Amino acid sequence: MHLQEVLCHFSFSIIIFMTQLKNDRFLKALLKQPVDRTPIWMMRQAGRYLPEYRASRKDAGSFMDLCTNPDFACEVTLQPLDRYPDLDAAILFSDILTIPDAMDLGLYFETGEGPKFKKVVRTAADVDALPVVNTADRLSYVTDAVSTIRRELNGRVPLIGFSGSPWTLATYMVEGGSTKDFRHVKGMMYSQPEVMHQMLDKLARSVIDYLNAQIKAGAQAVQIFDTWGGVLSHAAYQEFSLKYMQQIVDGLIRENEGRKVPVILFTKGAGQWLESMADTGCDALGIDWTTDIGNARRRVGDQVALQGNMDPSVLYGTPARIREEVASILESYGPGAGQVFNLGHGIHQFVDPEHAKAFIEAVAELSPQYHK
Ligand code: 1CP
Repeated sequence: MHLQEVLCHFSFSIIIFMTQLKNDRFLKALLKQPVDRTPIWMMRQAGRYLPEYRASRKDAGSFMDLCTNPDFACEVTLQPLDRYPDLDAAILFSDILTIPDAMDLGLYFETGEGPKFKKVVRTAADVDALPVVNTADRLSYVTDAVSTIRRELNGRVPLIGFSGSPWTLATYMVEGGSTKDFRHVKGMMYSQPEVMHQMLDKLARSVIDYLNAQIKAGAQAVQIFDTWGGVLSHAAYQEFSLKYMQQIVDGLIRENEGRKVPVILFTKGAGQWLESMADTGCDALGIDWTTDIGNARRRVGDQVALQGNMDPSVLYGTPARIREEVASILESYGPGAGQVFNLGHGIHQFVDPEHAKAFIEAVAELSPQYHK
């Protein structure tokens, strides 16, 4: 062998070594392949309910300082995995609002009040002025965090990348922060639908670039969070939310490092729309607790895997009650592959970390019987 060939072979082996996953049951379940037990991770698993997270946030200075510093982002991503060894996936520590921030809307967080924007987007001229975000130019701190986390995970579990859906991002951009009544964003949708479509298209193109950049940097599955799709009417959901998630699914890199990169769509409150969501060609649907998972499986289980769906508030119950709820969700889904256990939405900040432990351990202990 020539030296060049030896070197090439050597670096190839390093790449293979680096990408060897020690635990791939999460990726397998998303593709409905057999696993030894139901994999589990939790939405918002790195967050305020963990004292170690609160300490890191204090060290970093602020929430955005955590997100923009790859070492801090990596530190908090790994915290739940160290505390709960049965977790089967890591999720990038970042936020969906990085994209509007990169569109120069000026994201900031006021203590106890959630996210806010200095500028809002309400007119045709505002939408015209919005750039399509180039991740390499504006969001390299996110892709740097992805590569740092992948290196530190060293194949322990797969890493999930994510973004918000165009509709959900638009709600924050038009309202200027969180909202209960969606007055301005729905007003825009019903009074200037073309302007709304133009905005959603710019967001969809930005999200495609963003998620593909995360995948190239090492994200092994991606999830699109459509937290606010469920506030739309049946027709408006298809036209203003799902259509743009479809555009994203069509534009994503679906294979990397010799493996499929599964795509998970999560719309909160979308129990009635599972069939049309599955038709986008995604690999899995995240479902909230208002849908029975066994029923969802009968409807779309041939097409996609299902992720969910315990009510996060069950974690306020006793460990025994939590275990009972886990058992009933496992029983409802039934035997065979295709479920990723999760909460139906993010873990609340006031949950006792010991209750999260009881939850994760219950899934690890009770699920093997469904995979014989
Ligand atoms: O005070 C703090 O430390 C900030 C709290 C916080 C955290 C921990 C925010 C602000 N974002 C995050 C991290 C985060 N956000 C993650 C990574 C952590 C993990 O999962 O382990 C993810 C995936 C998100 C996604 C996100 N941000 C969503 C979609 C998922 C969901 O929860 O519905 C949404 C809607 C946001 C916006 C946002 N960012 C932060 C808050 C408090 C909110 C929600 C505001 C609202 O309810 O409108």
